[in-house]
Amino acid sequence: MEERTFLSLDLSTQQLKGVVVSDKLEILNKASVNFHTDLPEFRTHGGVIIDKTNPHYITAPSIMWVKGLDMLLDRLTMEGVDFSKIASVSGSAQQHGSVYWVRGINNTLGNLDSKEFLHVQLATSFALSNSPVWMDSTTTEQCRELEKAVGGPTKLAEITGSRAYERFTGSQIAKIYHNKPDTYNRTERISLVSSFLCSLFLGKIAPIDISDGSGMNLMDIHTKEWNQTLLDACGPDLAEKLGHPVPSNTNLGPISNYFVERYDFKPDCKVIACTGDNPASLMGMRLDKDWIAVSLGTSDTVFLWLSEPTVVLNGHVLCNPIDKDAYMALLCFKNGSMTRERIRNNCCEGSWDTFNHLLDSTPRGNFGHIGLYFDTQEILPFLRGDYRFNKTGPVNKFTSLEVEVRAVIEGQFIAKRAYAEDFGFKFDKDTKILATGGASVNKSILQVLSDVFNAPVFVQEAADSAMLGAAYQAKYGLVGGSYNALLSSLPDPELACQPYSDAAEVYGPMVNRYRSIIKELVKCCK
Ligand code: 5FX
Repeated sequence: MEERTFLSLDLSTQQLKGVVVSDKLEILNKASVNFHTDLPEFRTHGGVIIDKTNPHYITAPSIMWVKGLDMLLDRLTMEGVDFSKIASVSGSAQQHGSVYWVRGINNTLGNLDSKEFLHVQLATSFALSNSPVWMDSTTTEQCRELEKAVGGPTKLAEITGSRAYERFTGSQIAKIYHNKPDTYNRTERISLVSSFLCSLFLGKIAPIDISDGSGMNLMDIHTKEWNQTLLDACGPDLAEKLGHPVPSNTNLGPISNYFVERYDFKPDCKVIACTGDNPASLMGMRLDKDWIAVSLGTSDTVFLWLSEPTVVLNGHVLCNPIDKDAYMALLCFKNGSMTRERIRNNCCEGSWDTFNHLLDSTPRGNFGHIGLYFDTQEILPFLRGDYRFNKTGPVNKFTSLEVEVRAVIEGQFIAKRAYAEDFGFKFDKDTKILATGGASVNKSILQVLSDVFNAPVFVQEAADSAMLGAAYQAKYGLVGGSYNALLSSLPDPELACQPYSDAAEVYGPMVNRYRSIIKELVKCCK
């Protein structure tokens, strides 16, 4: 029998990436399209457009993502991919963003001409040309309305797994309905970015999966159905616009003819539901109870497997993409790699080597300095701007570049530990950290992570856990069975760093100091 392969795509903030894996789930080919550099005509910065008059208003052109798909498949072809061997396709995408399709969209998606580019044929298919993305924070008013509709933030967290967050899709849809009623009325279907990507492959609107769907403040995470009170609080006829949510490993049927004719996929290649990048990362990382995952990307996230949902006001409980009766905990920090890069550019002329050298040459604890850097409105804590402290109090500037370099990395990891503890995660001698995302290849950064958490840090061979998780999902959705058994032949994660013996002594007090600083700052900024 000819060997079958699997394809997955990750539509992240800054790029669209694709990977083909073998039946044994080994990586065979990869390619990527960077929105900023490969598609400059859309004039994004890092894949997004920040509004000139309102820096909280952040979107991405939906059609840019469409154009990226044809480009990526062409690049995979150049890499030697034989699409006729692909048995199934799945994908992951940045969470929370929403895509607004015009009426008649199923007809357009089902009749695409394989001789034309997708972006030419779908140019008029969006009722809103720029999709609001997870970095947007313009919906505070709608958030309060949503919480009010069900009796407050705690009640909303009990139902949906999260209190209202500006980037979550419910408040974003409510804003469109209130500010642009014509756009809302012209919209036949609303997709998440993941189900949008899936719809292109499927040739009709794909359902939202329950895992990404639980990042909308609209779904009851216990029943996995939309909550009608919350839908009504956002806009009329929303249930029809969203469609029915499905388990994340659902086999949705054969790939659209467009891909069969244009790229030579087999007509019986199957499309498996796509999900959010954080749930997909959970799939790519195979966590069990002593593990905590830290993903270092455009956003930094921390997540863990949960058997039961808990109610938290800082953080999220999402439906688990592997086991539909389980959950996952998620903490999201908006200012991740772009902020690290800003400090690298300011202090080290853009060189990671210099950055790492400075980081390695400053002591743990940074002489009592703490730095907090929020380029865009942070989620945890809800702050924006730079804040620097020496041993005695706030300062405008640090005395040296190396202090600034260590401050950005320590500040980011101390925040992660503090919020993970608040979530109820207990750190003990068995705790292990699995690091992923772009910055997980940087050993100097991982050493600080290990010290701040006082736990060993492990990495997987490939840093792209979301894209790999979606590739595993492509196979899992097709063949079923036990997820762990499916992945059993993959290598175990490798130990990257161990904490120094003084780590607990240095960072325990710093985490407490961080909590007091944040309390004061949040009070002042209210
Ligand atoms: C999670 O809640 C987030 O908002 C981010 O991690 C996005 O998914 C980034 F793509």
